[in-house]
Amino acid sequence: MAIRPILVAPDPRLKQTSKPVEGPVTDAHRALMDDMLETMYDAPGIGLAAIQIGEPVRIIVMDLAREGEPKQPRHFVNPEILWASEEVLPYEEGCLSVPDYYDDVERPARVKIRYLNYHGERIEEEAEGLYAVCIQHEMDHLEGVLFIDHLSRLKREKALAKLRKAKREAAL
Ligand code: K2U
Ligand code: ZN
Repeated sequence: MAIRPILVAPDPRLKQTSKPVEGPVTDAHRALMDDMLETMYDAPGIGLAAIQIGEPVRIIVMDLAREGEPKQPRHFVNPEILWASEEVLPYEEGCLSVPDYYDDVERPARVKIRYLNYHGERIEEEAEGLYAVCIQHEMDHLEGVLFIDHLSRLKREKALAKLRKAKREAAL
């Protein structure tokens, strides 16, 4: 297992549309998911899409366990949203690829998802609450979409200007 560098916006690689896993979930995919979880726990975060460590493949990991609770890692290969509620709810989102910027994003309150798990088994389940927010946030990453892309142009440009300045200062 390894902690991998997380791409930070603006970075054109984060805008890629990730490709589906073709064929069975292999040991190589499981090794990637292990690295993704180790990277996510180290960040720390509660979700991570493979593109955030530069791997344009449709894989997501997540762990919604509260601090001090036993870890509850979740793995999503080729996740799909089958249904989304009409009801939407705001949630103050952040992103490991958009550090130190938080803002409200409105998303469907409940979604029905289908995916392959760590062992390649097909799962269908409903998500609500933080699970629904996080899976939609991560699935946006698979389409090259960041949560700031849901904000006004003014807010998005403000966030990107702050990130560009931080990258310039880090390079000095
Ligand atoms: O994609 C990522 O960078 C992972 C996010 C997942 C996330 C974003 C918005 C709302 C919920 C989850 C990171 O975990 S951001 C850090 C964080 C941690 C706890 C709650 C919200 C955000
Ligand atoms: Zn994110």
